[in-house]
Amino acid sequence: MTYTITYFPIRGRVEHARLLLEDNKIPYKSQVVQFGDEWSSFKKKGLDSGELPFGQVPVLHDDKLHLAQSGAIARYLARKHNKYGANEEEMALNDMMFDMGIDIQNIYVKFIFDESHKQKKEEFVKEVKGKLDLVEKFMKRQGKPYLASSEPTFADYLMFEVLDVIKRQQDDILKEFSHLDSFYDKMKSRPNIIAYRQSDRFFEKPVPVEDA
Ligand SMILES: N[C@@H](CCC(=O)N[C@@H](CS)C(=O)NCC(=O)O)C(=O)O
Repeated sequence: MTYTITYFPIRGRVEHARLLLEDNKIPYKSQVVQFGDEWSSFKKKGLDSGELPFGQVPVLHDDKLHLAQSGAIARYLARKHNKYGANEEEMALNDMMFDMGIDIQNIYVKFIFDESHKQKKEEFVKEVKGKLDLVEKFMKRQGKPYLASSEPTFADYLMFEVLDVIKRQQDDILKEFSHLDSFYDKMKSRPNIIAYRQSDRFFEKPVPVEDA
């Protein structure tokens, strides 16, 4: 059974799962819902049928399973496809780094949806750099090519996505973080990720905000 990902025509909160699937050539379909009236009726139907358990997206459908919550989706795919880490310690650290990635993503979401965000960019960059510094130090201590493992895991796909989106606001933000910078380049130059990002399956926009 092929997975289906239901989401809006953006990268948003599900891009890490798309990256995991694409990078590992795991087939999936996209069910793209447009914002506005289409979403309103879709949401109502999905709540009634149980296909959108919480009336929100993303949802991953795997046969009769309708899985909401982006973290649950990432972990489900990671467990099924052996992208969680090589042992208990790595798995725990990948959980930790995934949640750190979500913390950084939430800083971005709060910033970009603030109507006066253009005036708050300096503050945003400072807050993000504070978190990146902690991730950088973690990577230095670990000494692994990816965050906590020697192969990409669900946490790496999320962290890559978060860095990519943040770089759209400030391209040189990684220049003082050498481990993160080379991690970013390594993820970005993976052949299946390059091919995906050049394909019509890829949505350029992280969120539906003009300068996102
Ligand atoms: N904690 C959830 C948040 C899901 C969420 O906020 N979804 C938003 C889009 S990113 C949504 O469905 N908004 C439309 C609505 O709530 O009607 C997750 O990580 O998946």
